[in-house]
Amino acid sequence: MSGLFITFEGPEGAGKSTNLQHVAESLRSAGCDPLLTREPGGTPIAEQIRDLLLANHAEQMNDDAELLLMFAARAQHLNQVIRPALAAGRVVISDRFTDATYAYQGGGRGIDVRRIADLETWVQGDLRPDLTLLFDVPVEVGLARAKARSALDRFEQEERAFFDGVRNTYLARAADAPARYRVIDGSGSLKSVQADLQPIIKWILERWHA
Ligand code: Z5A
Repeated sequence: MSGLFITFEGPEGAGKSTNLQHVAESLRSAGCDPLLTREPGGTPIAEQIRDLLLANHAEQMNDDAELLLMFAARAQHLNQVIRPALAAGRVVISDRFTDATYAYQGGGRGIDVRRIADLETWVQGDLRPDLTLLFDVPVEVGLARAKARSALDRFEQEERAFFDGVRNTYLARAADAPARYRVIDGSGSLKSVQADLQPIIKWILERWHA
């Protein structure tokens, strides 16, 4: 793999998607054309799995079914989009990836982390992101932003303990592997968050030129 694989993570309303566009525009103005994608989703089949995962259903979705659907979408996305783009030397930026599975299905739902790790190895082999930007916000701030924006999806209707588990898992994973993560305080103004992103944009461009 000769490209660069970057993921944006965080609880709902942390500002991932907004700041992903900012980073992409900064890279483009420096001559780098990143491939932007998202999870769950990123291909027509994986987007159909996303619709199934986010919709509110009369029937409760089983936790293992949810976990397996996340990895089914990921297998499709990796093989159709991410691996070919990395092989072509592209900078790939994904709005969420497997850290979200550890955070939501592990920290939120309580699924054993070893089962997630087994699926990660099965689906990804040794492919891991080169860099993960973790946008961190207090749960109440993120949920207030999500509520102000649109109707809540299936995940956004969970209880407070679920979101505490998600946030704590993200922070613990970042603390365990500080070389891969940059933790960004997403609770400030967009201007201050984007100022914090400048050294990261510089880092990406240096790696891209190398
Ligand atoms: N999920 C999972 O369970 N397991 C997995 O393996 C994967 C995903 C991959 C879909 O993700 C769901 O799938 C997600 C986890 C689960 N759960 N939910 N819900 P998604 O990324 O598509 O959806 P999301 O997390 O709900 O995204 P989001 O709420 O859009 O969050 P965001 O991208 O971090 O925020 P944003 O769209 O950039 O900003 C939200 C609003 O806040 C928007 O109106 C902004 O204008 C505003 N905003 C952003 N930053 C600021 C600042 N700094 N100040 C003020 N206002 C701001």
